[in-house]
Amino acid sequence: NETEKVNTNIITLTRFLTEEQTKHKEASGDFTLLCHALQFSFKSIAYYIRRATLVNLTGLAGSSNTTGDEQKKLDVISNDLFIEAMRSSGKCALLVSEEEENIIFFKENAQARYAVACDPIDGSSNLDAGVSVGTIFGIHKLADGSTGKAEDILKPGSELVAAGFTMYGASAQLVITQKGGTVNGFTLDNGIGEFILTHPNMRIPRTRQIYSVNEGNSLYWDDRVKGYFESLKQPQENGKPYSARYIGSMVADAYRTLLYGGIFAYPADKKSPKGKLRILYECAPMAMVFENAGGQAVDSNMKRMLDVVPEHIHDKAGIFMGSYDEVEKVKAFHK
Ligand code: AHM
Ligand code: MG
Repeated sequence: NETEKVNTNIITLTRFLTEEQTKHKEASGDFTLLCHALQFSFKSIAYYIRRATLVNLTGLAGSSNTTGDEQKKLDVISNDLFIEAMRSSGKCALLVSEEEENIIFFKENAQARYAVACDPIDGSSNLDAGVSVGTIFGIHKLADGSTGKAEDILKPGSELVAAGFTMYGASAQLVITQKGGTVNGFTLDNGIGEFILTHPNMRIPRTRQIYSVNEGNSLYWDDRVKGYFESLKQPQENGKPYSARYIGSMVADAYRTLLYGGIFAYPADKKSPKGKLRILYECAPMAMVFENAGGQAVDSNMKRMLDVVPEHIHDKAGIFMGSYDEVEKVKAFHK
């Protein structure tokens, strides 16, 4: 007659954030409140994605986003949810979203000290097939005295105070890291509606023979990129070539890479000379997560991704990120 063992000492994201806040005596609690608003938007988006197939929310909403991609209803909903969460938090002065052409300034949040960049639903081409998508976010602090201007967000990733993403897969997985801190992963328990700390202090394996890239673009790659990926298909020290894994949802490909190790890349190429992924809300937040987990992230010039400064809010970069030693191999091919 076994009684179910229930762990009554679970660490929720709310508890985690509160405990983190008490570690910083000077903390005002604003960052914690901002994170609560973020967490609410992730829970809502997770809910709507799950509901989408049931109530037939998917399909074209009849508008396209700033980059001309087809925009699905869920993109619109998630974007609106995210914007409202940031506005109502009172702690966000300005917001950059992949779905918005211009910076949104929340004039009503006059005391707010944070600037946020987000991709509300990354990998949306996968939505109709029920394949994992994700929300990516990066948080900057306003310069002293600033009430919010473009320069407060057009900063290199090295200045991010926090960044992370939520992947909406079999369960929703939230990964968050703060400047100079560890990387922590939380799983949404749908029963109690809380993100639970399930992956404390995530560390990416130092090496792993897995690569993740849209190889259909190899026609457009330069010789160094071609040479690098070709080398992975040759027998390695263990006699075996690398395995390929590509979902086409960066958050999902990156999350797997973070857990298992290996490399994810979306290189700049002849078709997209500046790469495809956006610096502010795709590349930089991911680079911060990977570095803080012991990995690396560089652009197509082999420059540290966190040092890349965008000129415009939607600027793109090529990216290679993953296990420390795997990124070293990419660099070696570019010397
Ligand atoms: P999106 O923000 O419009 O969804 O585009 C970004 C996505 C990434 O999730 C993914 O890595 C990439 O586009 C896939 O692109 P491709 O289909 O060219 O391989
Ligand atoms: Mg995207």
